[in-house]
Amino acid sequence: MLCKNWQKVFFIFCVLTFVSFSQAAPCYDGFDLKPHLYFKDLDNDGLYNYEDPDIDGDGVLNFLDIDACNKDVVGEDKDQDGILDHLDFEVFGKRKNHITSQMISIQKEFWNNGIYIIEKEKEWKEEELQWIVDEVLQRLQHFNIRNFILVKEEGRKGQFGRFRPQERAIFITAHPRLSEQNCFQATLVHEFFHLYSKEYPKTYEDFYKYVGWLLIEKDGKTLYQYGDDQFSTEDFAKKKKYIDEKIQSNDFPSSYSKLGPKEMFSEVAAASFMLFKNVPTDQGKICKTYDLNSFQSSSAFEWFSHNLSGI
Ligand SMILES: [Ca+2]
Ligand SMILES: [Ca+2]
Ligand SMILES: [Ca+2]
Ligand SMILES: [Ca+2]
Repeated sequence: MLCKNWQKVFFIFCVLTFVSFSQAAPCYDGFDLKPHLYFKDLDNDGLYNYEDPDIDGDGVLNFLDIDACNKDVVGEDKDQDGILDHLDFEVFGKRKNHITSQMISIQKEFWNNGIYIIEKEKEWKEEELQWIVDEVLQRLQHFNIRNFILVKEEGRKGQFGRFRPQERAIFITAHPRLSEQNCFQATLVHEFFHLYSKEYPKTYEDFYKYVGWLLIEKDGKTLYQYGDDQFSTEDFAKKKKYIDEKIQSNDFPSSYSKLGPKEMFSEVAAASFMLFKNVPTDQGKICKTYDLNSFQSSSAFEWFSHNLSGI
């Protein structure tokens, strides 16, 4: 009889475990939210899941949350260092092979200031974290932006980085050119200033108006005017070469910066950062991209020096 009861208890236990496991099933495929969840609002905060950095409303950002769609599950922090253990570089002395003691202390130092350095798809290298700490994060901290994630990924062909506002996540790719310190740091600054422009839209607007962009609404679409020329978002994607030749001003430190005010703001930030840290300007294009020599006398750099000199 007892044995029979135990079988019953075991059966119920199995069912409950299965149910709770099913509920805990991640709502992401890799870095992407499963499409059928886009237009739902799990935590009823008025933001659709696809635009909500904390889908289940448990206070933990989606990429940090071990289950981003279950408010009762965030992951454990057994060693109580403030870093959820599934993302912690070290838990009770245990660490992954490539993690060094320097990397552990870097992760800790920034985590508690709301800058979350995590690994998902690719591993960070110690030197990369050192480049971030030595020259970038200290400067970026002046801008008082908290709660964002730094994550490394494989990246699509040719891509250096990207920013996903809905996750508050800056991605840095494993592109070989980022083994150069300047390219790596410029990429991080570029992506950070996409986040900055979201947090401080007025400053961003002041910038693009100052350098000469106009945003025009036409037939429900935004058109971007520079000089006498108007460009659409599609033009930026399809007519890069044409636009590169059309726009001629030393306010644009790179070809990429001509692809609209958002990219310009981020590229000007990256180029200004390199000038502030005294990268030589007479050695050709930095990262095969930035013409610092002509940019250093531009009014865009002057604006940045005056308004965002903290970088
Ligand atoms: Ca929501
Ligand atoms: Ca969450
Ligand atoms: Ca959760
Ligand atoms: Ca921990």
